Amino acid sequence: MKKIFLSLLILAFPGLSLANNNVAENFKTHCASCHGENRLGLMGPALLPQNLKRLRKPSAIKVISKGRAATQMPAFNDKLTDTEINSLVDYIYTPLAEIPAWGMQQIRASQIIYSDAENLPDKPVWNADPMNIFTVVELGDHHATILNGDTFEPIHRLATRFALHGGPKYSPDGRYVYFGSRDGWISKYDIYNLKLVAEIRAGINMRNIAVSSDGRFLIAGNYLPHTLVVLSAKDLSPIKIIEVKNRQGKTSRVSAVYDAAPRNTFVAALKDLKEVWEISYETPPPMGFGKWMHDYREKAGENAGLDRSKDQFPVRSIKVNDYLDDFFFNQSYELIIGSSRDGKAQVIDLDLARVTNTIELPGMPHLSSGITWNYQGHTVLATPNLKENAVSIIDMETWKTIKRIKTLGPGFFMRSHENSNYAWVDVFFGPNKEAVHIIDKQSLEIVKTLKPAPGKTAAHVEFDKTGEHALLSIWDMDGAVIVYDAKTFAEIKRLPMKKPSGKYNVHNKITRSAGTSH
Ligand code: DHE
Repeated sequence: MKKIFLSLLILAFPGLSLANNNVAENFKTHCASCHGENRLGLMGPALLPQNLKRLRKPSAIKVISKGRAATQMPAFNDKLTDTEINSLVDYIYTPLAEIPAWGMQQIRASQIIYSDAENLPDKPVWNADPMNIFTVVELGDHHATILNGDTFEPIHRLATRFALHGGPKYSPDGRYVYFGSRDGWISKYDIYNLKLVAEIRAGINMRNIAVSSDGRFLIAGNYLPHTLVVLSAKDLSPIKIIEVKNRQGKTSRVSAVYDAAPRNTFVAALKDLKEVWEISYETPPPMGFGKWMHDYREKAGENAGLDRSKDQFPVRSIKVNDYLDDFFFNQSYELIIGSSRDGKAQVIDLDLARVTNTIELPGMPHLSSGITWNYQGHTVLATPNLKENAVSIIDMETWKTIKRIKTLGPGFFMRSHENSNYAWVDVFFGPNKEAVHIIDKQSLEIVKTLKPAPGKTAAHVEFDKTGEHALLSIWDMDGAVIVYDAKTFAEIKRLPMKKPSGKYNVHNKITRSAGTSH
């Protein structure tokens, strides 16, 4: 009967081959229970081209045949032929006919509240300085380590969601850490009690999250769907979905969203609209917020009967010269320095709501990794470059490039600390990926190049609370976090870890140190 039905289907739709049918059957039999019948992810990640950008097809074939170490993903080479595995890979890299809905209903249904984390003591169950704790994300096997920043002893290791991306964010008191995954999962973790508090899936393909400076709200920026989602920081209950679209109704992915603490706003860079969005989390919101959005909705009939003064999280849109993939705030959060595709960065004044300057920045500066310090009485911005072998040092008054420091290859992350004379930058790409440069912040010269694990990528530095130590990752399954004396550059300790990507110091993050990302 099944065969007759299939033949009829093939007669009716000549394009439908048996291979296509088999691949769908194979997906249903072998993949759907973990990845969802609709490929939107369950315990396993979503299998959509938008979510698989970081996994090349040959690696996907390898993962399906051999499994993925230290995850639930088993090997299928004893169940499926090479041809079947190749077809499965083609299938998961094929876009869905329709972008699936991920609205309030789906977000609410995904929420998990861990009842054993309710009413726990407001005191750490461990003995260490709560301000000098690091959270280390271990991408290799999807875990995070809570590390004592004085003794460099791990306190606890927890399983995270698949493929975290962007820095985890702390509550203003440093007790909670929020993780965001590429698949849209947000997890709230109580560092004092070492317990998960709540989880929710805010999108299908998420970029990053930000926590409001008053600790009340969290916001998620998504690639899929084109939304920003505001949640309660308490239990992650969704409060508002902001559809990202312009006056003409054109929608956009969100490149990234950040908290602009002194402004009581979230600021979002958009990938497909030449606009920056500022979203107020003040109640009631200040003047100038949300007017066009409100008018737009009015026209669409969406605002009938709504009192504008009570409209929570209104948006203010600022026109910019080019799409913003990546940007950097100055320390007072009045200015955004955003990368553009034409080798120029734009300086956007949030108060004036317009672009006020452009900076010559060839290649692809990685501005979200930019840091500032005082150089000869001026504040300078230093940024690594994802495409060029250089670190650019820019005077933040004249917007002129003071120096381009030649490096051994393009870099990803750059870090320093108020108490350190040095800035550290990795060489993430190319044959010299094992190297990390240390730059003297006053001579603007490289004073040391470390190669701590030959052949392995050394990347992402974060300082401890006092700036006395710098922690560096070896990005490998058989990797490590290496602790250095930040003055002598002597290695103090090597902690084995599974591809530790980033590490985040509570004090440096919640005080928004000029030497780190925030
Ligand atoms: Fe990231 C942060 C964008 C690829 C590891 N990355 C960020 C942020 C942005 C960004 C906008 C800041 C958000 C935040 O911290 O809240 N990243 C992008 C990209 O557009 C890019 C190039 C392509 C993409 O697929 O998204 C990209 N990023 C990567 C990687 O391939 C990395 C190396 C490994 C991974 O996780 O996929 C990677 N990104 C990181 C890390 C941070 C990050 C570790 C946090 C840095 C920090 O210290 O704050």
